[in-house]
This record gives sequence, structure tokens and C-alpha cells, in this order.
Amino acid sequence: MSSLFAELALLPDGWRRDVALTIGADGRITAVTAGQAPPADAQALPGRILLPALANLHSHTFQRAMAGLTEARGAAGQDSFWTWRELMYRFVAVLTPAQIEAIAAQVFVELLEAGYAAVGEFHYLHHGPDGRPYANPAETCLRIAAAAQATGIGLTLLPVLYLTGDLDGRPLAGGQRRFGGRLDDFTALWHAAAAGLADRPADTVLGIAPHSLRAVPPALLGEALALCPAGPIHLHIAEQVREVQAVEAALGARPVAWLLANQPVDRRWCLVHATHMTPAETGALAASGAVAGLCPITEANLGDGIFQGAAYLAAGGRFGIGSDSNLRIALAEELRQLDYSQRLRDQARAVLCQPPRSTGRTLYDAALAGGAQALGRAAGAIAPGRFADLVALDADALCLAGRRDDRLLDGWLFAGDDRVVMDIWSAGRRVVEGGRHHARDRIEQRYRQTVRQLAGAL
Ligand code: NGQ
Ligand code: ZN
Repeated sequence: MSSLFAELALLPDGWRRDVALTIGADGRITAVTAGQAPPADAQALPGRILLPALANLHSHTFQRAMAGLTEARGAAGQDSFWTWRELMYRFVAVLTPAQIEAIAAQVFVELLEAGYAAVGEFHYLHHGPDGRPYANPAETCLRIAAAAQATGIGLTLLPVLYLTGDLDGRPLAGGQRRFGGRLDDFTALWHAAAAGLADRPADTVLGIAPHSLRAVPPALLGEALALCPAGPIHLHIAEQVREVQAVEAALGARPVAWLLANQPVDRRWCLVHATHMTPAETGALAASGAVAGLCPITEANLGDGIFQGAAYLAAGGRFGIGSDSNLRIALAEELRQLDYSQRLRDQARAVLCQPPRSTGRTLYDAALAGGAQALGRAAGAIAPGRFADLVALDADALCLAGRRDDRLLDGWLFAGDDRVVMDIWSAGRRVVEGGRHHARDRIEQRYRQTVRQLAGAL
């Protein structure tokens, strides 16, 4: 049991002064009070502003090690998502389990230092380079879990089911062979992952992730989902126009429309990259209660398109943010990129703002709720029963000077960056202090060695 005391904190009912909270041995908040003198045993956080910390709902950690290696135009002329994917396939062909773990640990350190307390790892690099499962089919899942535990980040592991190379049902080829290819292999893997996660921290969650409608035939989707009767369900849905057209040709409907019509999409679901939706799809997804998983920096980098954010929020849609390819890990910038994409399209300002809250507050509140929901994580608010996922900002940061309440969030998200993040607790584990993760040096050194080993891969 420990207690904290902050002069200013964001609680479910708004900004409150002199906030004390206690955290139980299980990492959950047991009590919150406001407007009272600090309890004798509480650790004071002078000069800090305490917020609930976000969950990052979509990450492929290994892609961090490709950042900066895919920014030239290839010989084929037009560079695209699909040519980037070819490079990514070349990269996955050489990664070892130890390298996968080293890269994941570095990403998790950076996510924590950026202000995220938890991550949804959409993990599909399951098999060896020859396409055969490792002796423990969950070998690489457990590498991810080990990296999470070493860094203290809250993990929702989303083992990915990847059966076909495209909508025509072709088998996996080349770099894709590491992703699986058989439902019986995946079943064994999912159960091995469940067994391997049993002794991990209590906030660890296991879900399931059909990669996309390109990779899982409709006839097998229901059978696969039966493996995981209660955890979160994530999939890539409508990121590229070519993908939308191909799904329409193969299944007779656009991806979001097809999924809503053919699966029981509800609060357990997270539709990652719901980029391309008609107005009808936008309204229907909002009404489903599912979360749209938005990855603004990666979606911009890959040239995906612009999410229908204004219409979706107006319809009451839920969203959270993910760092996806992790090419740049920056929490404030993810939300800012999302917001600016809307302003540029609409040639207007503050399009996503839901008064009386400011834009920064609207975005942050939405990403808190959507992230926690998508990860199946009891978090997203400083309230009894929730995990103590907390972030403390530097009240003396220049971008916050002279700002109060919601404008503090606007100062951070629009005028600042993640250097204002000072301390992070994930389910009560305090792993970042004074802006630095406690194991940064060791993990960073291993990551440097790893990227040097991989420098020739692309
Ligand atoms: C992925 N990434 O699984 O890493 C994908 C690319 C695909 C994003 N969609 C591969 N951003 O969608 O086929
Ligand atoms: Zn993805």
C-alpha cells in the first residue's frame, strides 16, 4: 500500500486540487480524496500535475528497428504502403527471438518515458525464418512478455492470426511465412501464450488479433475468435484504398460494413486504421461501441489517408491511439497529428473540440477511455478500482507556464512535447522518475547492438 499527494490532478469529475490517492498491493487505486491536507504517510509530488496515463492500443515493436531505413524511393517508381511492406517482410526474415525482445524492451522504455502506461502489442512474428514454429510455439510472445515485465509497462498481448497471403486465399510466402499460416498452429500458440502469461503481473491481458480481412478467411473468423471468449479482439480494417476495393470485390462489401454485418462487433473490438469509411460506416462503427484504433504518425508516414474524425466524434464514436510502427514514439505528437489532419482537410480550427472541454482535453479524455477499453484494462481514470496508471507532468515546463486546467493539456499537446513527462506509474509500478526510465541505460545499450547487427538487413 502506498499513497501519493498532488497539488493538481485530473479526476473523473474534472481538475481537482490537493488530491491524495492510495494504491493497493495489486496496483489498483483504493481511495481518492480531494481538497484536503496531505495525509502524513503520503509521498508528496511537488511541482507535478497528475493525470491518468494513456494506454497505447496498437504497436508492432519490431518495426522500431526499421525506422529511418525505408524513406527512399525504390526502383519501381511510385513508393507506397505496399512497397514499404515488401521492405518490412525482408526485415522480419532475419530477426531472432533475442533481437525481437531487445527491440521490444527499447520501445517499451520509450513508450513509458513518453507518457504511456500500457501497450497493446499486435504481435505476429511467431515462427522461425523457415516458417516452422519454435519448440515453444509461444516463444516470441513470451519474449514480448519478458520485455514488458523488464520495463514495467502494462501489457495486453494480442497474438495475431495470419492464415492467407491475400483475399484470394493464397498461402503465406516469403517473409510472411513467419506469421503462421495454420489455425491448428495458432490454437497451440494461443494456449501456450495463455499458459506462459499466467505468472506475469496481474494487469497482463491476453486477447486475439485476426490480422486483417486479407489474412483470415471469413469462414474461419468465427472459429478462431471462439479461442478467446472474453479478451479484446483487434484487427486491421481499412487502411488503404486498394485494400477497401479488394475487400469489396471479394466479400461484396467495404471492410467496416462487412465486419459490422458479419461479426458481433461490440466493446471488445478494436478496429485499427478505420481510415476509409463512408458516412454510413462511420455512424455504424460509432454506434457499435467498438474502438477505432488510430495511429496518426504511422498512418501519415505510410500515406494511408485521413480518418473521418469530426463525423465519428460527433456520432459518439470511441477512439484510442497507437504508435503502430513506432518509427517515432511521441504521445503529444500522435494526438496533435490526428487533430491537424482534421484541420487541414476541413480548413478549420478546433474541429474535434467538444465544449465545454478544450481540444486537448477532448482528445486526451477520449484516448484515455478508448485505450483502456481496447486493451481490456481497468484503467483510464484516477478512481478507486482502476489500475494506478499515472503520469506526472512538470508544472514548471515552459509550455505550461501561465496555463490552468484544460489549457495545461493544450499547452502540452499543441505547444510542447513529451519532455514534460516526469514520472510514470503503470499499475502502481513507478518506472519513470524525473523523465528517465530506471533501466534505460542497459536496455538502450542492448538495442544499439541490435540495430547495428541489423543495419545490413535493408
Ligand atoms: C502490419 N502495418 O501488420 O505491420 C501492417 C502492415 C499489412 C500497418 N498496417 C502489413 N500499419 O497490413 O499487411
Ligand atoms: Zn498494425
